[in-house]
Parts: sequence; C-alpha cells; structure tokens
Amino acid sequence: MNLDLLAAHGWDSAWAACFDTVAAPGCFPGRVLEQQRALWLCATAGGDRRCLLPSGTRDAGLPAPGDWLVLEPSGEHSLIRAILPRRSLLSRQAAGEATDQQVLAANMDTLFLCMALDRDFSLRRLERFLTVAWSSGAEPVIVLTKADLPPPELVAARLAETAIAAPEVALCTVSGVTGDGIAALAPWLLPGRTIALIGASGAGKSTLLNALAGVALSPTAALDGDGKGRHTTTWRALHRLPDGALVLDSPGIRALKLWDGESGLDRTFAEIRALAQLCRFRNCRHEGEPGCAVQAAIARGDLAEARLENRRKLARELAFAERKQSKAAAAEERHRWKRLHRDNRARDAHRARQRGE
Ligand SMILES: Nc1nc2c(ncn2[C@@H]2O[C@H](COP(=O)(O)OP(=O)(O)OP(=O)(O)O)[C@@H](O)[C@H]2O)c(=O)[nH]1
Ligand SMILES: [Mg+2]
Ligand SMILES: [Zn+2]
Repeated sequence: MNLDLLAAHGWDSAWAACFDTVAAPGCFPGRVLEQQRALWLCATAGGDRRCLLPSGTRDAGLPAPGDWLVLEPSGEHSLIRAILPRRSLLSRQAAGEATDQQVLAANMDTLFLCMALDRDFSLRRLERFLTVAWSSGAEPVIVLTKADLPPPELVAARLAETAIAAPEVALCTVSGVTGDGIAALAPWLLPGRTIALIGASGAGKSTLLNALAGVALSPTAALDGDGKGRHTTTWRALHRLPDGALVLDSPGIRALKLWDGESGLDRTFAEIRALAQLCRFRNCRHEGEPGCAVQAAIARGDLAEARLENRRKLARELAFAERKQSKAAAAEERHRWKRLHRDNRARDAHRARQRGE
C-alpha cells in the first residue's frame, strides 16, 4: 500500500485508527473525489478507483466528496462497505422533500466563502453562508472575488464593511483573472488539506480554482454577461492542486437553506450574542424592552439594524427547519414501532403455528 498517496489525500493516524475499528479484514481505505452516476471515483493507496454501493443502500447513506470509505475488492469495481465518521459536514436542506438533508461535502478543513465584489456582493447572503459554515465544523475564510472589476474605492469600502460583519473570520480579496491576492490564500492550501469553494453561481469559484492550479481544471463561464450566474459547474469534484492541496469545486448555491446549528448563528453574530448578555432581562428579545443593550448599540450606531434583522430571519428559518425535522423524526419513530409490533405479531403467529396451535 502506498501510504504517501493516501497522506497526500489527507489520511492521518486518526483516520487509520478509525478505519481499523470499522473495517473487516481485506478492506482498504479510499477518499471520494467525485460521484459519477452510480459510481464513486475514489483515491486509494493503489491509485484512483471506481467504487459501487451494495444494492439497497438508502439515500441518506450516500457518500459525498471528501468522505473516507471502507472499500472491499470486488472485480472491476470496489464495493463501498462503510463511510468513516465525518469530521466536518456541509449539508443543506434538499430540494423537494423538506426534511431531507443533502450532504454537499464531507471532511473539509476550510471553506472558501466566495463572493464577487461587483454586483453579486451581499452582506446578508454572506451572513447566511457563514452561519452554515460555522455549523459544518470546517473553518470559514471569506474570499471576495473579482477585485479587478469595481473601482478601488468601492473595493476598499466593501472590504471594510465585510470586516465589520465578520470580525472573527479571515478575509482575502482576489482576482482570478489577474491573479492578484491569490498568494494570500497559501496558508490554507497545504499538502493534504481540503478546501471547498462555496458561493453563488458566477462568483468566480472555478476561475479561482484554475488560477490556483495554473491549468484549466474546471470549465468557467465564457463571458460574464449580465453578472448573473449560469451554473457552469454542474457537479461537485475534488481537484488536486500541484502543491498538494485538495479543492472542491461545486455548482453555485442559489438558496442555501439553513439546516442546523444554533451555534453557527452565535458565531456569525458573535457581537449580538455578547451584547445580549448585557440586556437587563435574560430573555430579552431586543424589541424595545427597557435596558436592551442590543437596541442601545443600534442607537449609538455600533450595530447595523439590518444585521439584527437578518439574525432574526435566519433564526426563524432555523426554528422552522427544526420543527419540521422533529415532526419527521416523530413520524419515523411511530413507523418504527408499528413495524416492530407487526414483526412481533408475525413472529408470535409463526411460533404458534410451529407449536401446532
Ligand atoms: N474580471 C473578472 N472576472 C472574473 C473573475 N473571476 C471570475 N470571473 C468571470 O466571472 C464569470 C463566472 O466565473 P466562474 O468561475 O465560471 O464562476 P463559478 O463561481 O464557477 O460559477 P458556477 O460554476 O456557475 O457556480 C466568468 O465569465 C469569469 O471569467 C475575476 O476575478 N475577475
Ligand atoms: Mg464553476
Ligand atoms: Zn435586548
């Protein structure tokens, strides 16, 4: 087994220990690079391999890019036996079935939250992405793209606004076209580290990836016509950069519905949380109660009202998603009991027949 090849894809002693507790003899590890229809392309110690799920696997158990798998040799394709527990998980509410979670990426170390400095720029969207990022367990980095497009004064103003909206988060401005600012991303692009590019369609994710790689790994939109995204990238794939980092490029995310993580809200809006502890009432809703430190900060001009409003909106959305999830969980539990009772009745009947009753 070529362990160097595994290490190049992020394998370490902790993954090895985890693998040893789960894997049956004869199995080997692999990391998902991308899904190709019903096959998963995985990096393994013996090179890239196409792998299959055993039939009957449910949707919720599908591997995502970045997942480490337990694989079993089986003819031309290897069989996927298990997904190792994820260190970080980026997911969203799937379209359609409201309570289904769609796993976008697993085991990312860093998320580059990409947002263009021109027409695409929206602090409210950034706050939403940050909330999801913090709940994922990966470290967010804000990457403002297309720095070559707006006039320098506008770039400087938007940079300052962003720094206020995300005080705890590393912030870079880049141009994937001129290459300006890209060197500042180096601290995250280390060998074996995994970074996902997240952002709206047209934000310049694939352009950035190609600039980092020095070659066209992922197609980009030919012309930036109206500044609207056009979903040029159509699937998620983990790409290997020449200097050893792994970068996930994915289709632009239009609506990133919040899925879980009150903690994500608290980190995204850390100063509101800190202010709230100074409110006179512990259960202050910051809606005009006396002694409200949050409203006082808004009155002083220290806190943007739009930020408080966005936090409220995201919190409502989260509460709604959680109610739905618990309803679905309750339904699943009822279902399980019904099945159990039915199975028990069937078993009793069977035994009765055996006893000749
Ligand atoms: N001027 C300028 N244009 C850029 C820059 N980055 C991207 N673009 C242009 O913006 C358009 C969209 O870029 P893409 O890299 O395809 O965007 P994407 O985020 O990958 O979009 P999806 O794949 O649809 O999610 C293309 O026409 C790029 O040439 C930049 O830094 N400067
Ligand atoms: Mg793209
Ligand atoms: Zn208050």
